[in-house]
Amino acid sequence: MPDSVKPAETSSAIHRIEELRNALHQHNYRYYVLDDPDLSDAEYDRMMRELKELEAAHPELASPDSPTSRVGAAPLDKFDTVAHSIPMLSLDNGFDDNDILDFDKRVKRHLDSEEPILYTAEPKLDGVAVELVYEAGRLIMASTRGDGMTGEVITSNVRTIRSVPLLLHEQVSRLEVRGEVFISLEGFKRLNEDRLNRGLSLFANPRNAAAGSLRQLNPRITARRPLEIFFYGVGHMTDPLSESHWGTLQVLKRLGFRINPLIRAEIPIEETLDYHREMNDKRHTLAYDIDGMVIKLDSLSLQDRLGEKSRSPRWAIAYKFQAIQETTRVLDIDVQVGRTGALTPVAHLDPVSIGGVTVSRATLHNEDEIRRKDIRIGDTVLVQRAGDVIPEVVKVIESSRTGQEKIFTMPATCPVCEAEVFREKDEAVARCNHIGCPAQVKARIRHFASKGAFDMDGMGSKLIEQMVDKGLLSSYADIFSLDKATVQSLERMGAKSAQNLMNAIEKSKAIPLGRFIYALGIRHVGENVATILADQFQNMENLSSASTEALEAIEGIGPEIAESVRHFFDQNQNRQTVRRILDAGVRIFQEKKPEKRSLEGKVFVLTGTFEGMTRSETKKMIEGAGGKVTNTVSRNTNYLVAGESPGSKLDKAKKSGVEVIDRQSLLQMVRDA
Ligand code: JCF
Repeated sequence: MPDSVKPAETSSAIHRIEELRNALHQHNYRYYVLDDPDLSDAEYDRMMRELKELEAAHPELASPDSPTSRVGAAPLDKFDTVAHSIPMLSLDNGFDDNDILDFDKRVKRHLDSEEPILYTAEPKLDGVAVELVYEAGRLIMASTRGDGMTGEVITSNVRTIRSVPLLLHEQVSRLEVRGEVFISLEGFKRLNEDRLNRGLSLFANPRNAAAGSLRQLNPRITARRPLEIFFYGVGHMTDPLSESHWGTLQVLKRLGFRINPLIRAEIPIEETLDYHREMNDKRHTLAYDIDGMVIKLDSLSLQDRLGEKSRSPRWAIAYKFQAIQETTRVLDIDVQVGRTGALTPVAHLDPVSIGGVTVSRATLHNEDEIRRKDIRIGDTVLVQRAGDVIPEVVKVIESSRTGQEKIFTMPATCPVCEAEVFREKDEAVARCNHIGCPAQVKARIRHFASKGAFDMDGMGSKLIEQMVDKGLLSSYADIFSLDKATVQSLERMGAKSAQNLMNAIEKSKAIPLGRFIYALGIRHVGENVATILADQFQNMENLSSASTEALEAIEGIGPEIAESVRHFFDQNQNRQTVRRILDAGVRIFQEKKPEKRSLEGKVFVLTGTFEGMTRSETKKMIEGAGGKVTNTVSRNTNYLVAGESPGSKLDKAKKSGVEVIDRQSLLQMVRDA
């Protein structure tokens, strides 16, 4: 019916609904795409409630484009399929710099060109590829990649993803856009915690969680999953949006699509290699998993000239990071006794190479963890090695079970000294409480001699093992009573290495108090706490006589630490050991305060590239001077350091009034103590 004959109440409802929808779309965009909200959560909730009420009162005004549709439409009983108008190809993989340089050579040969060629490099997300179709600026269909030719129609599910625009900022006749749907590490953690609480099976990794969430027949379930998306390209277009890949992404961004801010535009091939290395170092600090970098020829006309092979384009390649997960078999499980007596079950694995390192053992943490993951001897498992952390078993591949696997039980006695094992209430860890347990003695000595402690070069595990077994060391204080002749008589020890060890022990005797405290191996006293205690007490004497109350009064020292420090020095044996170390000639010196803390308390964000210095070096320099580096410009940012070809962070900094400096000024600030 024409407007004029509608009841007045309806026409004002139309008006208000329109207003609310626009405001909520705008807010969604600012919140989920720009990461720059301008409305409080409470106000947002209020507007959403009002819109829901109005839509409920006027069912004839319902629209799939409404922000309320994010909660999910009615369930389906199956997914339809759809053919992609242009196949969704996969990417060729490269694994080292040579593969990428070969790719560049192939590109130049095909183009028959010596001209320098520019590429755009972006993080490769480990998620699910999707295609979205917009007509007249409205989302009308979304599908999975499927086999590349046909996918499943998942429009109602994709509508629930907050960072997917339902309406575009400009009306484009028909637009097919492609992106990767994923779940952040934080979202994954929350999702699995929630499932654990509700007794549901856990997702093995964020990728599986994303795939499973997108394939829900009930969109209301999908709506409750923390799905996100980054868009990376287009499918069929009536008119191209730009002449370059980077230009296309900029237009997509303008239209309301979320584009990864880490994309580096229009760089020569050599820089894609640097960028790959930089991101490989940084991948563990990102909010989501990436498994490599995608490198794309930037010019679309050159892309066209190169064309496609059957399954992948010639103009793009994925430069993968080394895998950090592999499957292998658990050959056995045994129990290690740590320096504090903690019993840690360890899996012995069929050796497997993960990211260039052979892994033959993985920690199983504790008994509860083994039960929770149901890890049995003989199981095939997924093992992960990330950064410097100890390899761990992610999950069991249950389909590989034969029925021959054996369930592991924690021993009732210490596997080293056979003392009874205790497990305190509310503690996951079982302990051997026998102070003289040789396993603990060895581990304590290893810790005492380690890098952050006395740092005795040459005092390795094998040697310590031998010396404890031969009765030369029964506590770490005995190290200072060793003589060269005894050391030289040990296996694999010559005159030279014995002398080197004696020298290293002598040299270690000059030590800052913090490292000495750390070396003692007091429970809950790590390097940081040890430094705090050293600053506070200035010498061992003061520390050893400090009351629990005095300890607890220190910022950064909680009751647990205070109790533990007091308990350590209450034991006569421990006080004597410390006395013996001091009597052996150990001299405590005041560690110089780190020389220049010129950037103390300042927060920096980096954008663009820096000549003569990689981004991670720049970051290290800032942190070395006491500053902090974060990834996104926010209210807390003090400075944006802008290099060559800065990204969108520059705009954001300018808009939010954050001071923008170049590398020269940064260097100046670091020098000005
Ligand atoms: O992030 C991704 N997984 C990703 C996949 C990014 C891209 O730019 C891609 C892709 C698959 C194919 N580009 C193509 C052409």
